[in-house]
Amino acid sequence: MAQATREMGAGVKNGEAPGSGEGGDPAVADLVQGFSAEQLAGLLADMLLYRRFEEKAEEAYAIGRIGGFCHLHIGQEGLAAGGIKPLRADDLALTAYRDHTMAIAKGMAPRAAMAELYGRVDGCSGGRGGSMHLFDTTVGFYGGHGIVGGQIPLGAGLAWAIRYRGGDQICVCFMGDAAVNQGVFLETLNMSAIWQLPVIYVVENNGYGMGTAFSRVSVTEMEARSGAYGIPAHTVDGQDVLETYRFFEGLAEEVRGGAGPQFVNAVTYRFRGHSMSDPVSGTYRSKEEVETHVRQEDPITILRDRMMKAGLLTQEELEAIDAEARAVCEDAAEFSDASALPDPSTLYDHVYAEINPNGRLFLDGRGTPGG
Ligand SMILES: Cc1ncc(C[n+]2csc(CCOP(=O)(O)OP(=O)(O)O)c2C)c(N)n1
Repeated sequence: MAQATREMGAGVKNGEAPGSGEGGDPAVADLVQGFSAEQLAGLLADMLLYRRFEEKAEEAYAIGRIGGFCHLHIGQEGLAAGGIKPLRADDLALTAYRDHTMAIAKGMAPRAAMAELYGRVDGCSGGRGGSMHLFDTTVGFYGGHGIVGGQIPLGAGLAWAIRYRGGDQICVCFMGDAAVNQGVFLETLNMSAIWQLPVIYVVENNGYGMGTAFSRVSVTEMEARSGAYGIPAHTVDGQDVLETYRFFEGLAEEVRGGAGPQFVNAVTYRFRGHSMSDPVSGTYRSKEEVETHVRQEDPITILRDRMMKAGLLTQEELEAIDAEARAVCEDAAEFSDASALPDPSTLYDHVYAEINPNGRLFLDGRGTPGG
């Protein structure tokens, strides 16, 4: 599907494509139509930042600065940029444990994200959550969840809270393909449909759950998963950030306007191993398969090439954007190195909820839905 969309686009007839720079290829100009040069450069910069952040995390992990679990999103950045950037700042998003780029896309500072990976006090969760539990309600990012499918009912809960408080935000809840076989997925879709909640469930369909190909253990017609609940299903090419961005921009407004819950099958591919403890391909997929995807379906390369062919990006501009991304990530790593470890005397802080003066739990007033 991914490939078909890109080929179709490249064959589009020549036209007066706005945004095409001098000397640009008109067929490619059609593919960037609707985006200003600034928007395109912004999306490229976003994805390069995510890529460099994760490469830095990978490096820090290898030298023991980061411990515990660490799952990289490399290869799937088109979904962080295309799925989250079209949202409003006060919309809510949450995902599973492959969460670094998602948190940054929603507005978390790279320093706060990296310091959390390092387990330091300046991390977004005070160093207590680590890689899988990035969380910052002030930017509308509700985790970072290590239990497969654990975030799915929370997504419905957030959407319900939006409705209850009379807000017009939406909630976007990401998950991996293997999560759709968790029982909680079915219950949540059912309730979301009954209550017509303002929520979009997005499967980042990278074809694998750890070392198991999804096709070995399940039917692969992902769109059928939501049909039983009357929830509309959509498929999008997650490697094409522009298609993804346009798609989510439109769908978010439909849901905001009362269209009810939606289900999105976002086709993508994971370029690294399941986590830092795995080799890139392992025994469950061939080196050739991985290399082919990396060569043909890198979301950054696809956008870069289109912009260059459309005459909207020079090699020098690309290098400048990349240098900036690298500098931000270098700074985040240095900041994290200098940040302190949590004091052992605070070990039991935040274990139990505190009762507010009004006698109710949980309501801390910091960016909670509708607040
Ligand atoms: C309830 C539960 N069962 C098993 C695990 C172990 N586990 C961690 S990741 C994973 C695979 C999930 O794959 P998928 O949802 O497709 O996400 P991806 O890793 O591809 O992003 C499993 C089984 C877990 N964390 N939680």
